[in-house]
Amino acid sequence: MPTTLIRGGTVVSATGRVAADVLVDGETVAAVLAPGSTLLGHDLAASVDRVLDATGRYVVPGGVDAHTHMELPFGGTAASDTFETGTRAAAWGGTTTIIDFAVQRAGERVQDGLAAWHAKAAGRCAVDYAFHQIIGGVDDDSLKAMATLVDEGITSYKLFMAYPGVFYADDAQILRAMQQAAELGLLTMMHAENGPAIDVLAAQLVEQGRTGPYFHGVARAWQLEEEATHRAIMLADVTRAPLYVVHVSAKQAVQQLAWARDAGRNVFGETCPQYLYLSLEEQLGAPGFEGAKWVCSTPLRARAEGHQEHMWRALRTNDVQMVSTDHCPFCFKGQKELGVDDFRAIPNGIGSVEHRMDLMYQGVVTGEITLERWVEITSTTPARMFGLYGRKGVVAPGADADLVVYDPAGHTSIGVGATHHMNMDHSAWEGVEVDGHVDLVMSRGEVLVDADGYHGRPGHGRYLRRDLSQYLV
Ligand code: DUC
Ligand code: ZN
Ligand code: ZN
Ligand code: ZN
Repeated sequence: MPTTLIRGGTVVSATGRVAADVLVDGETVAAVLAPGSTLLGHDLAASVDRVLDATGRYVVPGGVDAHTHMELPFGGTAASDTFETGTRAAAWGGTTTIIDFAVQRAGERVQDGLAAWHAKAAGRCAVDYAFHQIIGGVDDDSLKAMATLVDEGITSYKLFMAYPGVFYADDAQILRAMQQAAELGLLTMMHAENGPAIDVLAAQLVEQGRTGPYFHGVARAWQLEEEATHRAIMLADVTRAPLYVVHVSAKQAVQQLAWARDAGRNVFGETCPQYLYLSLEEQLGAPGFEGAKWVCSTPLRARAEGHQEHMWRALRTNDVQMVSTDHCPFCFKGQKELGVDDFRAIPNGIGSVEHRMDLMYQGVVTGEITLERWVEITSTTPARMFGLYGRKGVVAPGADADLVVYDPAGHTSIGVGATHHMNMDHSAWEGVEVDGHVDLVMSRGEVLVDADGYHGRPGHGRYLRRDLSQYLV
């Protein structure tokens, strides 16, 4: 296996930064050394197969995006990125691990849902991948099957308080699943929105002729995210199940998480770039049906109500621990357009897997977060939260050589025209300009992206069996 020296950069971790050279031997990091070090008298640069120059740039652990939906069937269509196109886009953006959601639907065996997801992903991924398990139908069989997940390398599962008739779990089902999860050490991930109430409000809006994309966000009121978040916290408390709330967008939901954590509960939350940057007002201002590009759930929130500002604060104070994308792309033509007469038929989702590292680095540029916190929320914490730390999430001897050389003096135009690599005919991020640039991406010692372009291939990425969450005692 080839050896590589990445020389002259600043290695950044969740806890600090240091000028260092990184020696890669085969698939793993062999050493992090003082700049220009020799090893047992050998000039390293002369001894290795390849020297990569990182002068003036950061060397960070590859991004871990813990929330993606490649090929997710939704609303009569399916998310437009396959594991092949979606992981290629991830690699372009410096994300070297994704955790996708295998889906079990009501009436289906969990094992069959999981096998279907393995079949979609195997041999197609450019970067390493793991799964969470969606339990879309909680019953005696699926509860029993949860006991097999840890052996499959799946240590977290997701329930939905939204989407009645699709993935929805009622309180009794949630309680039973959480009891089982607490027993097994599984982390419960929750889509916390009051789905039955949302569906009533949505139907009333459509009856009133309010059918445009903006009304998606009106129906999915923040009160219904706050209420569901609170309910999830209390159900978790009574069952002693650790809880991780996905795609938190409302300020009031963050306050619920903060309150629960202050009370000593094992409660965690993620947010997504769209809830930090985009707003309901911008969706309202979009011409015609264009606002459909920003239809996702939880929805974009009103900037006038301070949600985005509060979310940045929560990232600083650790009331929210990490940032994933909820990457769930749909094309405008033929997919988003399904809801042109009724926002309820717009497939929910935004594609961002390629942009998370750049978008969050922008928070460093604007002074919202530190450089170390950037690494923590995009790589280190996701790895720890989902049982991958040590292999992923850190640049240290023995870790997989998943590395990004990031240029703080570079510039990235996000989603302009066809410049992104996701399988979408538009971008929610059209026209966004950020300082910083992904210069080089390495996955287990292989260079996937560099100044010459893309060198990755389907099948390089391996399935990762995860340990139990390293956040839980
Ligand atoms: N939210 C989305 O935006 N897309 C898929 C599922 C979800 O909960
Ligand atoms: Zn969700
Ligand atoms: Zn999701
Ligand atoms: Zn090259």
